[in-house]
Amino acid sequence: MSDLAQRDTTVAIIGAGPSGLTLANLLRTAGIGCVVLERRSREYVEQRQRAGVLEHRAVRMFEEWGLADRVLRDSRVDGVQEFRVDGEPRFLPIAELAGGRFGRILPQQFLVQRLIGAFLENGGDLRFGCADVALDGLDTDRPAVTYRDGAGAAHRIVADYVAGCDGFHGVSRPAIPEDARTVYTYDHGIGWFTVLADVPPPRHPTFAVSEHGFAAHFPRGPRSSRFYLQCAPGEDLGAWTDERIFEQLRRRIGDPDLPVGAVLEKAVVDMRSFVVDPMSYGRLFLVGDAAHIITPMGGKGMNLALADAEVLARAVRSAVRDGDQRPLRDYSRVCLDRTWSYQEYSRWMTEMLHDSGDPATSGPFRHRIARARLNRLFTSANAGGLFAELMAGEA
Ligand code: RFL
Repeated sequence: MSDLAQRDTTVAIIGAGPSGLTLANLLRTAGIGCVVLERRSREYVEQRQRAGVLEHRAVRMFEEWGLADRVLRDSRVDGVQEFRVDGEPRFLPIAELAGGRFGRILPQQFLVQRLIGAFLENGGDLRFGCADVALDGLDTDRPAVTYRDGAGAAHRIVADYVAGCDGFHGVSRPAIPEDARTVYTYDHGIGWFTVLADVPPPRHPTFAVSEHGFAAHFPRGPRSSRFYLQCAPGEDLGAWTDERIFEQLRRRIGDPDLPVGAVLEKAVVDMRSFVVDPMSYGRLFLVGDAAHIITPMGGKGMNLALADAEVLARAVRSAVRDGDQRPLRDYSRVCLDRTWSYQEYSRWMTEMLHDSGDPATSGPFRHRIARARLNRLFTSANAGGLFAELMAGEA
């Protein structure tokens, strides 16, 4: 058992994104103390729109931890993935091919809002507007996190463990000495122009492949859609007027009647991958984007973050409740196994769906290989099944 009297809390969690909030809720459910320190305001994190699909594993997790009613309410179920190939629709019944497993559509900001609500209602300690967060003593048995609150007052929290859930640009990962971590990065050489718009969601999440380039159309709430359009890495946003966005979407999706709607947000995302190994150092555990980022292709970034959070919550519970430190020692290996599997899935899809587009971009050989791979999803139950299994996420 940990010597709580000497400490302020069991787990100091840095960051109130999907990973930090999930970890906080699971620990709270397990009766383990934690404090969450977030740099931004509550309003800011509750409005941040990013991911939108919860895989089957995440749904199972919220059900098992008794949070499903609160978190998953009204989330749309979608068991079908549409591929629009040269304007022709083809459907992959993901739930059927994956043995009844399927995800839910739940925009990330709703997930975050609900996790904040559940944690606070349960008496959780969540502090917004924390500036200058810094970590120390990570390789001792009294790690601490310091910060300044909104009024400028300095605070220090001593914990048993520190969870770095502060995303890719956070302070946790750099707190690990450089010689104690190996970093893997990969630039996929592709840009995605991403648009959030007031356009009715598609019937099914749709990937569109054609000589005009890749595009995707995903639901984001009852009236909004997120679109992705393949573009050059680092492409100038100014080159994309609203008129060009919808002209390109109609052409690439092969739907001349796609409605035009207000563009709420646009950005260029360079497709890149990043993994740090190990995901822990002393009593610090990195969770989610702090440890790895993955291209948006395949929709696994948020899901990896939630999976890490559950592995860590279980491991801390074993350490605190049973004095068993092994799951904490295994944390990094367990999470990295899943991370690399999903990186492979995301890379596989990226190649298949981009090389299938304009042969002038991919070259005629890679173009035909990619088309064969795509076609096989519909002609081979095994190929379709593997794709569906990875898309739905593990059991
Ligand atoms: P987050 O969400 O970045 O949260 C980190 C939190 O830490 C705070 N923070 C700090 N707090 C205190 N002190 C500091 N020094 C701090 N520095 C940072 C931040 O304010 C923030 O609140 O990381 P987390 O929790 O690991 O969650 C990861 C997910 O957000 C991310 O993987 C996904 O959004 C990725 N992603 C997608 N994932 C999917 O599963 N499916 C998708 O369809 C999907 N689409 C996307 C995406 C990411 C996108 N962006 C960011 C390029 C679409 C987009 C456009």
